[in-house]
Amino acid sequence: MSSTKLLQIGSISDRMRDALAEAFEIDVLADQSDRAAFLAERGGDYPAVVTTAGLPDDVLSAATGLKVVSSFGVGYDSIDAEACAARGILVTHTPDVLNDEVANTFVMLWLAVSRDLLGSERHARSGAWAKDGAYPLTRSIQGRRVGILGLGRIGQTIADRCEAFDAEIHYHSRSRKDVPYTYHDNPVALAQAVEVLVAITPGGAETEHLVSAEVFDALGPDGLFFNLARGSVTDEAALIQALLDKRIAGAGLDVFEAEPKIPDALKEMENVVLLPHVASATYETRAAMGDLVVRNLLQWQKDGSVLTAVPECRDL
Ligand code: NAP
Ligand code: 8YV
Repeated sequence: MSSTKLLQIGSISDRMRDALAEAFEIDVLADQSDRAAFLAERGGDYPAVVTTAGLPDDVLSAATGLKVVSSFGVGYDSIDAEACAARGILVTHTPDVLNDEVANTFVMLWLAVSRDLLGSERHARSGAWAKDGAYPLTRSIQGRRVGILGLGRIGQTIADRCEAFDAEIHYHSRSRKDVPYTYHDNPVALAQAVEVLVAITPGGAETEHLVSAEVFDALGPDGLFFNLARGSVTDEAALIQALLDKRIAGAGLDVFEAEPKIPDALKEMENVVLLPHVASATYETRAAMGDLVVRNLLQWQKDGSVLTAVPECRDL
């Protein structure tokens, strides 16, 4: 097979590198000592990019010969897909292979917050059980009204999990779906109807601060909020204030506005469980995501088509 030049942005697994190295000549952006000079002199040489860290503007403008970008992850808010489509550049992502893992992570967070997993584990480990007696009662996740903000691939998988807990399921998406759940035409109405709200939309300008102070007030003092979407989807300052004021009861968060920074106020709260953006981060699921990244590039090299183009590029 002939070797095509591939520019790597961000780090990739050994498994991805080994598979790609058979078909591509890989250069790593982070290995270049003078990034600006490298991009100016050689940026136009790469028809293909593999990325785990978006597509920075300086790369996009220098990559005059670019034809395909294979991105690791289903969310692609760090890639200007419209600009790529306008230039005829195919962008691919990794939908579906992570639905189960992200939905499972939601269940893990929901149980951890509702049943106070971390507090009761500390109670057992510290000896407080023997010294102070039984741990206080916690709240059940069974039979709750759950609101899914973004009933897409992962949102539907979350709904499937919730059915196992006898949940009454509500949702809001841009469009109404043919599903046996209750539709609400805006996030405030959704929050008003439920006890548990989970955000699982894409990030980007269109969904910025979709979850606002008004949404938290609608969710109410017994309500729990979960964000597995993107930090930008939540007004983080409004979330912190709602938690401090006890206008909502608790939260489980996998994503944050300024990752990897997490506001100190959140770290100090006992009724909040924090994860470092790990919803898809198992060996199995990350391998499946990496394999799809590779398969997209191999398919493109074979006949110019790809397997999982982002919607903006599907007509290219
Ligand atoms: P998807 O199938 O495209 O579903 C996205 C859903 O969000 C759709 O139901 C869509 O509505 C809805 N939506 C989009 N824009 C909206 C808006 N402005 N207002 C209301 N709803 C809106 O995507 P997916 O595969 O389920 O992934 C969803 C997102 O999850 C990703 O984009 C990523 O940001 C996040 N994610 C996070 C992790 C993590 O590690 N925490 C892992 C994977 C994914 P329509 O159906 O009406 O179009
Ligand atoms: C990954 C994600 O953690 O798929 C997504 O949109 O947010 C996660 O699965 C991320 O893409 C890895 O960089």
